[in-house]
Amino acid sequence: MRLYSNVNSPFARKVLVVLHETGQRDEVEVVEVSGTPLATGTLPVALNPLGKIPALERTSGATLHDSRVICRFLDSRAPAGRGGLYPPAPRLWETLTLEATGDGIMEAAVLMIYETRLRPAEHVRAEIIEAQWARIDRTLDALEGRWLSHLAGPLDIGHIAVGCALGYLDFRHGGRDWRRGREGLADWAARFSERPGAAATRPPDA
Ligand SMILES: N[C@@H](CCC(=O)N[C@@H](CS)C(=O)NCC(=O)O)C(=O)O
Repeated sequence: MRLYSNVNSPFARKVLVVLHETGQRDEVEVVEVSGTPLATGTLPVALNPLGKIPALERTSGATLHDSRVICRFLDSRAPAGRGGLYPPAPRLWETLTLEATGDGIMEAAVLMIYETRLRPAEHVRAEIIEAQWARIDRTLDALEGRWLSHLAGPLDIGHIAVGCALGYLDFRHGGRDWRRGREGLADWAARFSERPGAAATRPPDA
């Protein structure tokens, strides 16, 4: 299988962490691509017409996107004893909501970068950037206030999404100091980053 990916992408990192955690890293060739909504570059548009990564080209069957689908597929084919990132209901609903929460932080954080990179300086709107950060700030408060007990449980796809989202905040928005007033989440992030799958996939400058 081929994973179209980029070292800076938190969504691609989610998939790579799942590959490591489920013992399948050697089954996938990682193809490094890049591009933006303005210039698709080497993004695999023929395989994912949305022009986004990650995309997983399989040996048979449709190319899978997005990261949520790919992660669930990989967990479903994990070797015995290595999967289980999707617990049975009712915990599943919490797990999937936590994954959506981590993904939502990533989306907002990526949009903040696009706002400055894709527009000429005179058209950049600071209030859009701050509105995205306000969304992230609220969500971090919810993680600190309501989700630490779930995060203290067994590793699931929600943990991986949140871990990759927080890693991306350090990588791209380090100056915002997301840890301030969120000691529980900061401690959890430190422990997550020590997992071999997280350590092996750290963003380049983080
Ligand atoms: N919901 C998607 C989001 C993927 C996404 O936004 N990927 C970014 C890279 S971080 C991308 O491909 N950007 C290129 C573009 O939007 O043209 C997922 O979970 O995979």
